[in-house]
Amino acid sequence: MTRPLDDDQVAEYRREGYVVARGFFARDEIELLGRAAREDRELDRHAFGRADGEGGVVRLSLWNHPGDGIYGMVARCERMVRSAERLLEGEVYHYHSKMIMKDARVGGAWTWHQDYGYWYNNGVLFPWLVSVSVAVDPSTRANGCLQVIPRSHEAGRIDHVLSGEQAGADMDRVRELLGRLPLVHCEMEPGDAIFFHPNLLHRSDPNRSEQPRWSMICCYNAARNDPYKDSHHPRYTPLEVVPDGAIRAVGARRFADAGGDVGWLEAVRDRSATGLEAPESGKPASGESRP
Ligand SMILES: O=C(O)CCC(=O)C(=O)O
Repeated sequence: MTRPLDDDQVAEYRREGYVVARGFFARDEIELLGRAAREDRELDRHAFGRADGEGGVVRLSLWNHPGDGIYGMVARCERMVRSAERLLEGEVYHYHSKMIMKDARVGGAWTWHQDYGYWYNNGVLFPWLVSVSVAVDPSTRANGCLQVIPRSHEAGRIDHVLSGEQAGADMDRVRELLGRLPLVHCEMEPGDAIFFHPNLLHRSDPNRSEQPRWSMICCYNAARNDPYKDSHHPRYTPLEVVPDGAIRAVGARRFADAGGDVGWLEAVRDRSATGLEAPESGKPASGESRP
């Protein structure tokens, strides 16, 4: 399906706070992405863990600029960017991308949060962003698929506190919302993509299965929502859109240039959550000032 989200999908996103686009990427495109990512030493070298507050650790690599490798082609291709533009009603730029590497048996959990719970602290004034999580592996309940609370984006921004090394939404509110709204496990096949609103509450369980669950998440911000201050994620930077066919073309070259130009963020520099207050101390847990 090399086309952007259609009117029905956009309407579903607005109503539910998310929409799953089945087969958004073709199997061969995802195979190229998955094989390339697993062989990518730079991706592995820049990976870091984030404690989940439940005894586990999630492993991820995070980068700011899409670059010219296969990750860049996924993030910059027509169908992705035009979909983000439809959802955000105007020009968008790449805010960051990441690879979530939930490895078999050891992949940690993500606590309940809104992405805007992280980004609010980065000088982003409006929740005019969107995250797109692309399944690289089959994503099932057993290997810790994404869980969402449909329509929770209507609750607005919820306070977040530090939970392990993650930003965790105020659990009193999450529990109350779960009493009124359903909980959906988003099982996905490789190539499926879920577009979700920055105020949609989501989480995922640890991966206790024998099957890895990797997914690539691309985040876009509206150009007119340029953050008012610098942070570790970029302010408005024009995004060069590439044709959809670029994924296959660049994937076939196995992105020899990957990693050189993407602006990797190591754990120590990803400060989105560290400015939050730890629930008991009342102080930023890392001792760093707010970003
Ligand atoms: O894909 C997952 O397991 C959750 C990732 C997530 O919540 C995030 O990156 O904000």
